[in-house]
Amino acid sequence: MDQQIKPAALVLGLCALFAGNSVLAHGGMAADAHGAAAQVVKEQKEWGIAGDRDQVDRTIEIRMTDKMRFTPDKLQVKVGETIRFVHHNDGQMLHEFVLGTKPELDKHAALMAKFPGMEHDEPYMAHVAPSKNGEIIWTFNQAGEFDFACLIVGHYQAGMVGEISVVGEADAMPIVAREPSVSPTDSSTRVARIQPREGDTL
Ligand SMILES: [Cu+2]
Repeated sequence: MDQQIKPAALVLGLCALFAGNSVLAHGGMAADAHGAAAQVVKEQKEWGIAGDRDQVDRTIEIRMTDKMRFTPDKLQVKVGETIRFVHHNDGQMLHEFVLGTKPELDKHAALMAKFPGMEHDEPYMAHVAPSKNGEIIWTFNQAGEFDFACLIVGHYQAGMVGEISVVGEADAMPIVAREPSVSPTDSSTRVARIQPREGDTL
């Protein structure tokens, strides 16, 4: 029971901070905090929804540097894919990885510039300390052109952004259906899939 109360208290605390600053819009925080559920709510965003570890289709490694760049900074995924992003901070300062639409990130960056000490955390962002790794698991269930960015003041403005293009049908079949069918006697056409394992690269 304790473990369920803590996140709620944290969200309420952040919410109070925002209310005090008369800032209402910050993701769905207000709605989440006032809802009955204390746990993290999976909220559909334009750029997708929080994914589950056991649904991961692919792992993408992202490196961050103090040159205010992500490598790679252009990604393509298919609609329906659940991606496990593993972030490596190669720099000596904190960096973050935040998924969103360009307008959403612009808005959020402006808020960060106004309130530099602002704490923020959502399932579509990771804050990565120097020499550390971060991780998020996200399901891209809507096609479109999205961005990812480091919203720390100065970093976004210096161009610490990347692009992610989500392609395919909005009602794409589950990933299993996209693989060629393989008969039990024919292993030569078998397609290797990247399967995340607990603890790899982390
Ligand atoms: Cu940064």
